[in-house]
Amino acid sequence: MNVAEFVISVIQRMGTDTAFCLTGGMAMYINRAIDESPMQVIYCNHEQAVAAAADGYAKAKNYSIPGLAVVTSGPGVMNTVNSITSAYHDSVPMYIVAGQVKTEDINRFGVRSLGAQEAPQLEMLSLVTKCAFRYDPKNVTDDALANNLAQAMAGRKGPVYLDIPLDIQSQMVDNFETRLNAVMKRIRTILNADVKPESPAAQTIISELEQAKRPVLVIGNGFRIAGATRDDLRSLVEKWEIPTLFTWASSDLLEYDHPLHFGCSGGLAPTHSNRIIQNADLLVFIGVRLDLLTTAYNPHNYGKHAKRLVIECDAAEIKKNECLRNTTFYLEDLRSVLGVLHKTPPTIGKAGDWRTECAGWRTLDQREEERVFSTSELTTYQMTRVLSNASNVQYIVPTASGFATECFLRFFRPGRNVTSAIAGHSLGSMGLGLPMAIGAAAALKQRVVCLEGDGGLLLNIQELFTISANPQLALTLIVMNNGGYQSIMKSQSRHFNKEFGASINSGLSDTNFAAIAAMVNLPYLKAISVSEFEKLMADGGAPDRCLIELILQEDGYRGPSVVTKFDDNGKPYSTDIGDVAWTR
Ligand SMILES: Cc1ncc(C[n+]2csc(CCOP(=O)(O)OP(=O)(O)O)c2C)c(N)n1
Ligand SMILES: [Mg+2]
Repeated sequence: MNVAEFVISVIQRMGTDTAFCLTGGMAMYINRAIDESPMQVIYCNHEQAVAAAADGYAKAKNYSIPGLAVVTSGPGVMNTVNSITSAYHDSVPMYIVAGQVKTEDINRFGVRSLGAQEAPQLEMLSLVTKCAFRYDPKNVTDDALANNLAQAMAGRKGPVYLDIPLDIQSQMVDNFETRLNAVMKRIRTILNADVKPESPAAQTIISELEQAKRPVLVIGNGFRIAGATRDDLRSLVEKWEIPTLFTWASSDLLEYDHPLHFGCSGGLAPTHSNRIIQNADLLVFIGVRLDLLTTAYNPHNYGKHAKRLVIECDAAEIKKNECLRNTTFYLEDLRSVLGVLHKTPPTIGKAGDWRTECAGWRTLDQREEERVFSTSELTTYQMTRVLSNASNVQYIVPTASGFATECFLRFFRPGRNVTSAIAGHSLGSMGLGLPMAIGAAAALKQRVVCLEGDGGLLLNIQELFTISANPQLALTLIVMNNGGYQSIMKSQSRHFNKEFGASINSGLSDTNFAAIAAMVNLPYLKAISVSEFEKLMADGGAPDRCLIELILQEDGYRGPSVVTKFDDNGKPYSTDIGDVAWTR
């Protein structure tokens, strides 16, 4: 057994059962190691997709099993950078195992290029990974290897990059099994080290909940990433019976119809959710990093009348918000916090009046939303409603950028146990939806629905050939055709009253999605009205593997949001998120 097989065996023992790969000479022994391992191997057609698929895989495994991307040196690694950055931002555990030129060819002279297909991959990747290292057993002990690989799953999770020079990949490993067992033992020790039997955060939460009159729980995606389950959340929420708010990335953790699900507050949000956050007297944030989109670029204002308790596992995220008034931060592992919270008796019934008041705001808001957006035209709002109601859709990968996606994320109403795994919550890159959905379909071995923009799809359109080569992937690709880059058109016309590089009128192609589907032998279906789309999403409608083109009508309205006003002296100010109302 050689070094390449050693590394792949460790990753396989972490639970990873699939590798995503694009082959190359400088990774030839790693390529053979995955081919000969019991893992399923999916060969993508671009390294950006290889890394994005590994991200989609880990998300589909609830961030509890790392994804695996295998690429070659130089150009192979360089092509992964965008996807790895996205995974780093989203705290996705994954390994990127790359080839590297042989040791004697590695650039040590400071010339621009020495080895054939060599790049400063380690240096570049170290900025967007939790750990980046070159593996040569001569320089990296087994303990150090275990420490480095454990980083993907320890603390705030994230990608780990390693490359192995070609001459090292093929070196024999003595005592293979014994060393493998020792590495695994060390990794497990590291991963359990942070769980403590006590939790100062949990103690404070319990005593503050006893006193609060208008308490609110705010759950972020950090809750899921930390390994907490939907059942964990349900038991907390139902035990405390307090209104619960979410972020776009976490709102699927509880079904939208649950009486204690009060939506996602933030910059583009239901009016009732923002009213709740601005009227609360206690806010318990769990796994929410208070990013600028969530706080509407104003963390000071966000929940300003409440005592804020923030549970976070990343010290830098705490430092970022240290200046917030009335806010206490706890740097704790969520598993310790939940361990204590689950053992405490319920505090039911204390916030009854507040709950009723919040429910009243929600009813009025929902009624208004339905009145304003109801139409038989296939708007993005109506597309979202159909997908929310489709009982045969359990797992959706919405692309991370674009106008149509924004509407989906704003209005999606997840059913029980339905997952919406955004293809990059933070980076917002075009084109990652399709490869991430491929990763999810490979992980779940069940139907995955991918929502891509007509613009974004073209960035990784070659991945349709990956679907073609893997008939086992049950992937329904929905292309939201709104005539090009709607988000760009809207902002260009707002700022410049013209359009460039945004549609067929200004430099883009008129894309024939039927011809594209035919090229890869995917059934092609099309909907131009709500009822047509409803039929496709009903049982017995569209087959699992197909491309559905939706011709979307856009009026550009996303519901009420913060607006800029001017005071008596002509000075501009933004309306408070809590005061946003349904007036156009
Ligand atoms: C990799 C990348 N390049 C450029 C952008 C800037 N950008 C944001 S949205 C967008 C247009 C997206 O078009 P489409 O996918 O059709 O979505 P739509 O806005 O039409 O709903 C562009 C170019 C980006 N987010 N990511
Ligand atoms: Mg578009």
